[in-house]
Amino acid sequence: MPIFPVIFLLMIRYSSEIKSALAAKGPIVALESTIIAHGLPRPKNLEVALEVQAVVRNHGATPATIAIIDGVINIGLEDAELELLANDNNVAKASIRDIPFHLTRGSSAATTVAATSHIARLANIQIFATGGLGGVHRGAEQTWDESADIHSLSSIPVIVVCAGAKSILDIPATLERLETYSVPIVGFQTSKFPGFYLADSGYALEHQLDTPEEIARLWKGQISAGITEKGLVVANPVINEMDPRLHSKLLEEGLNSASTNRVSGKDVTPFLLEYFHKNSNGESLRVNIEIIKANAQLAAEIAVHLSK
Ligand code: PSU
Ligand code: MN
Repeated sequence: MPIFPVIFLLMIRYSSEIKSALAAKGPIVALESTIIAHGLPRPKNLEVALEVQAVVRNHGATPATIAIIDGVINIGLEDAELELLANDNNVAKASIRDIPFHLTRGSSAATTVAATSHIARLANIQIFATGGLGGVHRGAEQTWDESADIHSLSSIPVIVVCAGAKSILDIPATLERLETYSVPIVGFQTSKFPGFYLADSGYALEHQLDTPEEIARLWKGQISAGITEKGLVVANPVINEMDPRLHSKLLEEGLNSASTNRVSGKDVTPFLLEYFHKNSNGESLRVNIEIIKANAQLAAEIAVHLSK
């Protein structure tokens, strides 16, 4: 008996699809919702959210999109709930520390990588797919802006399939922090750390695996090694990357605009993504959609092997 018994009063609602998948111990892929509410422009965001779920199903797993709806943690969303996330201006962006506020206030929020990992763990879901990881922001030596995604990877055992870290970040600093926290990173069919819009961030990776099956085996190895409190970053490079010259130009302009407009805190990432979407003539959107779908597919394939 622990000295202080912990009573979890978990307010979680599972969709019927997820309930059956959990009961059958079938493969489940968690999907984050910040990307829907704050990462993609309307009306494409809703369309993409539905397509990404379809990709997971088509590759043999059940999609568990995670969000807080009216103060309740939802694992697996109905279409009407996805629509609310996609279109309602009152939907907040929730990291782990925001969750209790929404639960007690009865408000709705989209979950980040960190918050989605936390909730996935509560439901024993081992893997999830996103676009690009959060990380150390450029200028962090002044602002201390480092995404809670990094910390969640250091303390929550969930596989995160992503296209590396978002290229708007300080990539070498992000990689250093992941090393400090002992978070394993594996390149999927690449030895280069991907940079979200770009297939190669310019930084090398030590470890590469080439099949979903090998990644599933690596995860089981990680757990067997007693590393039960760390995530695993699976870095899946985008195939048709953005033109690197367009990328550099937009990044410079976007960072300038963020600083002129004094954007800070949790608004930085949505601001920069929106800057790209508004000024790239559809290119950033095309690449972002390709990334999310490819990551959803790979996560589903890994999940299928995990459940064998
Ligand atoms: N990947 C995308 N679009 C996004 C995000 C990831 O393609 O919008 C979101 C994720 O939810 C991630 C968040 O956790 O951006 C990082 O925000 P911050 O830098 O404020 O921690
Ligand atoms: Mn931040």
